[in-house]
Amino acid sequence: MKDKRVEALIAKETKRQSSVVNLIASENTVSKDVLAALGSALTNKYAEGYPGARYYGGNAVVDEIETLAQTRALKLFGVSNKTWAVNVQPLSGSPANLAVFTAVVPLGGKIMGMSLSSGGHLTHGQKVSLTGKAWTQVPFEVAKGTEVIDYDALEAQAREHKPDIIIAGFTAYPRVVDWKRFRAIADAAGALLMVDMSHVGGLVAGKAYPSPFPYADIVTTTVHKTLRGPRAGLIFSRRGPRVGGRLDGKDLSVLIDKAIIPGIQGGPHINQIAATAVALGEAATPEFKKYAKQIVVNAHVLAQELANRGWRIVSGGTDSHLILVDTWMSGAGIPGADAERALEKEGIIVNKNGIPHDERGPRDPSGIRLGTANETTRGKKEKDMVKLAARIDDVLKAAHKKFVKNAGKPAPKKK
Ligand code: DSN
Repeated sequence: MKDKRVEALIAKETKRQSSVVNLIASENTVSKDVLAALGSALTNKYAEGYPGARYYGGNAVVDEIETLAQTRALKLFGVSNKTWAVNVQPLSGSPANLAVFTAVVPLGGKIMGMSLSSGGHLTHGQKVSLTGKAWTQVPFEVAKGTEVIDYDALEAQAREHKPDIIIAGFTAYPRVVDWKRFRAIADAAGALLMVDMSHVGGLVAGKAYPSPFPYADIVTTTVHKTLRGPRAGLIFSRRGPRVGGRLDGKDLSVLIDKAIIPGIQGGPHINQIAATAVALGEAATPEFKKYAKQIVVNAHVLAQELANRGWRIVSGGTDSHLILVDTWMSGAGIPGADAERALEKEGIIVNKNGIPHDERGPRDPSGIRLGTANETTRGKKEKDMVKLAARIDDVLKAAHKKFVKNAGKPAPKKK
């Protein structure tokens, strides 16, 4: 690069990434091909609109790229373009979710989503997000004790509040989700069912986690987490006029396309869409299927090994790539922020995270969130997870000693 300053910063960050153990559950490392597409001349092109219907000339090649990304996306998740449409233009997961609500929920309408503290996402109607200002969130919690979704309670709440849309999908929920039950609950409440599979999209593609497609009306996902693509979002929706209800005669996919542009976005990032097409192609290979299965196996082992060493795993385990560790353990351990800092000093990158019904505040919560997608990309297997758990345990125990010393009093006994 001519710009030596930026070149040096890129080199520095690249080195940082390769020198740490990365357990951020929402990150991954993309292939050289994905990087090549991102860094291509496609970034020079404006292409507002959709294939065959653009606001600018010169888009014949871009049309092919976007159509290829759409075809690959539908094929990867085993759905036909006769019954499902996909919009590949969302810049990321948050605009994808915002576009869905813009399209199908009247302003002021009700969005039923998991609360942030139980593992939901900001864009599932939290007050601090635009989705919680333009619409009203009906939050649901995981059950105390089991820390998993209580479907009976969810159904009672949905019947009482009659939300316009129910969101099944999370940013920090480690367990398998009963998509079929969510469908039944949405039907009972007269609501649309949207699945936000941003975290588990790659696992669904690799058949390591159940597919929501047979049950959902709308599915959103990011491309950059377990799906191992560029930072981008996708919105899948059922084609054809709906029958009955508030949206009678309307086609979800048409409403969603309009919500993306001209609703909330301008020109799509064509380099990003090409990189998405590359990632979707990679995710359709047998190697990716093995990869997805290994992610889950690695997470199981890591969670189990940490539990064996005395750390409380929220909900007792994981069915995905994601593990929530209660590092605070009601005062017997250390706060999540201390755990994050101590691990980073030792080259292990995680994020502090709230745990369900957290007794500490969101800025300094009780836990950390771990994910195995990135380390699995690096070829890590079960034996590596055993070693990693031992390292994490050593760091956290040392940090606990320091925490107790600094507090000047012994930590309360474990409950
Ligand atoms: N930041 C993403 C995550 O970490 O889950 C979601 O927006």
